[in-house]
Formats: sequence, structure tokens, C-alpha cells
Amino acid sequence: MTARRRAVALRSLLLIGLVALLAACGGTDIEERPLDALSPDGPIARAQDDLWRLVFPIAVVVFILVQGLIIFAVIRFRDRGTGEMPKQIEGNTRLEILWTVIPALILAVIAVPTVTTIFELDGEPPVDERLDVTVVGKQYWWQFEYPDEGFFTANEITVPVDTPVHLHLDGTPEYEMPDGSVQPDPEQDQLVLHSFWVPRLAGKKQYMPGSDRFLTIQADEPGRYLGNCAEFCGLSHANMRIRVNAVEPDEYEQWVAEQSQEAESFEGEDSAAARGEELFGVNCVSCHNIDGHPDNQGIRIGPDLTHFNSRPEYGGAIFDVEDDEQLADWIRNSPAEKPGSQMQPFPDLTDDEIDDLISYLRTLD
Ligand code: HEC
Ligand SMILES: [Cu+2]
Repeated sequence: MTARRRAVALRSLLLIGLVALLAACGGTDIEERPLDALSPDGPIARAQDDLWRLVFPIAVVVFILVQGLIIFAVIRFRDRGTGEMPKQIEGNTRLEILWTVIPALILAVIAVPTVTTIFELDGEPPVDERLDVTVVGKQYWWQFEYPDEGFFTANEITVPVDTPVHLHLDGTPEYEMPDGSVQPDPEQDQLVLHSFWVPRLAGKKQYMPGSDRFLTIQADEPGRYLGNCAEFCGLSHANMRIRVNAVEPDEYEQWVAEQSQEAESFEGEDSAAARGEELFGVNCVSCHNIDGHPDNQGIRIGPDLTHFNSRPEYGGAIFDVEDDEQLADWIRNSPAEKPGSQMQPFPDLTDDEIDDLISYLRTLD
């Protein structure tokens, strides 16, 4: 390496370090907790992890014992070229009893805590102590509804710490229209299998079209718990992420109050946001709900955007919400940004119109 090359390499290294440092500083104050099935951060995940901690060492001992005996037998009793038949032990009653009873005992020991935990986790937390959230797995994003509070979010839920969150994985979704009538979700017959997985809070649970399934998650401490769809569901299976923001109860109440508010309307004003709002009424209300938009139709084929700008990520939580350029690309041609996206491209919108739409989306806090 020449001195110059070395200087360049050193400079790049310093730059990488600086960028990493800045990235670490730039994050929100809520701690991000990446996917990790071995670090339970709540009572449900811990109950499941305790089982694993019991079963895994037993499995390791059995594995080493069995493999050890096989290696021992292969070496000790190998064919030494004498042509002699080794001693046969077929039908040895003592051995047969031994290798039936030992595994049966091991399984019995494992079965007791396993079955107890299964029943424990199957129980529903009491209605007045839990938070209910209805989950619908779409292609390829998660719709979350807070039925008691009456609002929707996408890919991301905020929950209070130390509170059981009772998730209803709803395979026959329907929702209330602005006129009060209840309609089946227009996408009901296109639903496919998914699996809800936020490993630090609970094990996986299948989302099954046509049936109801339930899963409780609970977090001990504030944090942003990451998750993902864990059942191959199509083109953007890997772009179907989940975020669970666990916050202190007062912060949760404040969040609920904010999410319950309608979006501001700019009707009649002469501004970019007003033009964006109008464009939204022409192009987007056929799929997106925005409470407070003058032309809102209450349709939720795509994510509810009433508080779009309050979520740090969008599109299955893979894109940074603050990136204007990325958002423009998304509106122009979302399937080109996220394979299999069910949002139609808008090749006829001009750059100015897209800027106006983004100005409007930015007001949706
Ligand atoms: C045919 C229905 C449809 C129309 C029309 C439509 N969208 Fe979408 N939109 C979707 C779907 C479905 C998604 C979710 C895509 C995904 O994440 O895979 C989406 C996602 C989005 C998102 C990301 C939301 C999030 O939180 O992930 C934004 C922003 C958005 N659309 C804006 C618009 C705008 C602006 C228009 C009008 C120019 C529009 N959409 C028109 C169906 C539609
Ligand atoms: Cu999926």
C-alpha cells in the first residue's frame, strides 16, 4: 500500500466512523430493540423462553450422548477384515426396556411445563386490564385498528408498558363506513397467510384468512420493538415489518389523544397543502382514509393516512418518512419501489402536483 492509498483508506475509515456516530445521535430517544428470539423483554416471551432454556440443554446432552455412542460403536466395532460376524444383541429385553423408558421419562419431564405454559398462554387477559388491537395482514403491510379508541395505524403500534396487548388477528375484516354501516373489507377475498412476529415480546402467530386468532404481547420496558412477517406470503414478504412502540402510560394517553384527532383541512386556501389536499381527493381517497379530508370516503384499501407523518417509516416500515425524494418516487410508482405493492402507479401526476401532495401529507401529524 502506498502512503497516499493509506491516507485515503484512513480518511474513509474516519468518515465511516463519523457517519455511524452521527446516525447513532440522530435517532429518537426511544431505544430500538432489534429482532432477537433469545432476549425476551416481556412476560409472554419470557414464559416461552423459559421452556427453551429447559428443553435445549436436555437436547444437547441427548445429542452428545447419542452421537458419542454412534462414533464409539463405529470405531470400536468396525470391520477389522477378519470376516467374523459380531455378537448380535437383537431382542435383548433389558436394553429394549432401557431405551424405551429413558426417552419416555425425558419427554414426560418436558411435557409437564410445556403443557402448563401452553394453557397459561392460551388464557385471555381480563378485558379491563388489557389493550385490544385488531390486526389485519394485507399484501404487504399490517393494518392495526384500535377498536375502543376508533383509529387505525399501519405497520406500527404504540402500546403502554406492563400492559397485556390482546391482538385479534382478524381473518374476516370488516369496518364501519362514515355513514355508520358496516362493510366487509374490500380485500377480504385476497387475503393470504402471514405470521405476526415480534420476537422480544412473543413467539410467532399465524394470520389466517377466514378465521380469528389471538395473541397477547407485553413489554416490560419502553422501547421500539422490531418484528417482521414470518410466513412467506409473496413478493414483498420481507418488506412487511412490524414496530411496537412501548411507552409509559401517560405518554400512551397523549399519543391516543393525538391519534384521535382529525386531520386539518385547507379547503379554500391558496397553498401547496390546499392544492395537495384537492389532488388527494381526486386521486387517493378511493383507497386511503383521512379523517377530516373534505372528500373522505372511509375506504381503507391502503393504510389510513390520517396520521401518516407521525410514523417514522412507511410502506411496510421500510422507507424513511422524512425522505421527500423517496416519497415522490413512491407516489409516482410504488410497485417499482416495493415489489408487489398494491398501490397503483400515477404516471400522469406532474412533479409540481407530487410536491403539493407531499406538502399535504406533511401536515398529517
Ligand atoms: C388502488 C388503491 C390506492 C390508491 C388509488 C392510492 N394508494 Fe397509496 N397505498 C395503497 C396501498 C395498498 C398501500 C400500501 C402499500 C404497501 O405498503 O405495500 C399504499 C400506501 C401509501 C402510502 C404509505 C403509507 C404507509 O403508512 O405505509 C402513502 C403515503 C400513499 N399510499 C399515498 C398515496 C397517495 C398520495 C395517493 C394518491 C396520489 C395514493 N396513495 C393512492 C393503495 C392505494
Ligand atoms: Cu406477510
